[in-house]
Amino acid sequence: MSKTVWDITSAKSDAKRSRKEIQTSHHASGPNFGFPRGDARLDMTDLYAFLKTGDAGKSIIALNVHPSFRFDSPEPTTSEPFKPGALYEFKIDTNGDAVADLTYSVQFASSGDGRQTATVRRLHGKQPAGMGDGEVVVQQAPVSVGREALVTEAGDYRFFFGWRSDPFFFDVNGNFNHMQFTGDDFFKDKNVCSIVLELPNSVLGSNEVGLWARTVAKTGEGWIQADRGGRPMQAVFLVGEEREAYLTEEPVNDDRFIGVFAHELEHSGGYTPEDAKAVARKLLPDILSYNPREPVRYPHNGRTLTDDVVDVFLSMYTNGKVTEDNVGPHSDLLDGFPYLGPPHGFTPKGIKENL
Ligand SMILES: [Ca+2]
Ligand SMILES: [Ca+2]
Repeated sequence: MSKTVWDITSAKSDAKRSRKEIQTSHHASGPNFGFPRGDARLDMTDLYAFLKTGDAGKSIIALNVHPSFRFDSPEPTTSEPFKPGALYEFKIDTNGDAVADLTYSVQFASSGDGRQTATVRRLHGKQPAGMGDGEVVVQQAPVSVGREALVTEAGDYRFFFGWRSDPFFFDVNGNFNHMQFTGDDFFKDKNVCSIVLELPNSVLGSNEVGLWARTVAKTGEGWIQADRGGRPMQAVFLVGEEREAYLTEEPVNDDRFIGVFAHELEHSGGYTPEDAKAVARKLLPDILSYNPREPVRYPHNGRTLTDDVVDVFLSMYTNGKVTEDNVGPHSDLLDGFPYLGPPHGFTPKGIKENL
């Protein structure tokens, strides 16, 4: 889920709060930071990891960024899918120490006709961003801007980059109306920009791996991590005023956020301080564990496009007082790669219709 949806809505409801709302609020609201570094293209929404359909030897890892709409206005965000020059990275920890051992780093470039292309590099070990010395897995792969999914194959890998229908589902408006859910899925007609990677399980090793993703912007002061995360929703709901620190931190240092997570959980779920800390410890570091040899289902193992992560989160967030938002998975998912449905409001070749 987009952090910005929450932050903008939170700020909005702060401004308009009635006395009743303040009394019944479950949330100790943080400030409104907007998109990471003010750029929708750097805003990560969701990370998924699941088995390839019909081939237990391969896995799919998908990162969604760049929500198509702001929540606080009818304005769409920019139509350019990815930020040229920035890095969009999958981080993989293969030995359980919360430090990445393998990175797939994607960088986009603008081509002359207004389209974009992607280059993917593979880096081993803990590498700082922007070193540029990774092994090139694929280069100048096309970015999809229409309903037609442009898929690139390279060796044992398969890639997709571009606009897709957002598979996330959540009654956002109900959430901010005192959790009175009406089954109104805010995301049913929204788009997002996806990076989908199919890879052989052999590159993940023989143990459970830890996955997260990040976006890294090139600035005048060098490379700066704009956003990061592995598990859904917690970087939105549980970071309070530590949001900026959270988004720029590495998972290996996530113990520093146990306190702020626990504080939010005490407010949202009425947990005792001890219980809140125990729950917070289970949510950190912010890494999605994944073992392709076991059944995939969030929160136990990986995350499929249909797993109801909102219901899982709400149950934890409210300590069992709210267990569902009455919204389920989307029906426009594909049976095969890239699995996410075609974007709303686009022609097959990429002419925007009415977004
Ligand atoms: Ca490691
Ligand atoms: Ca749900």
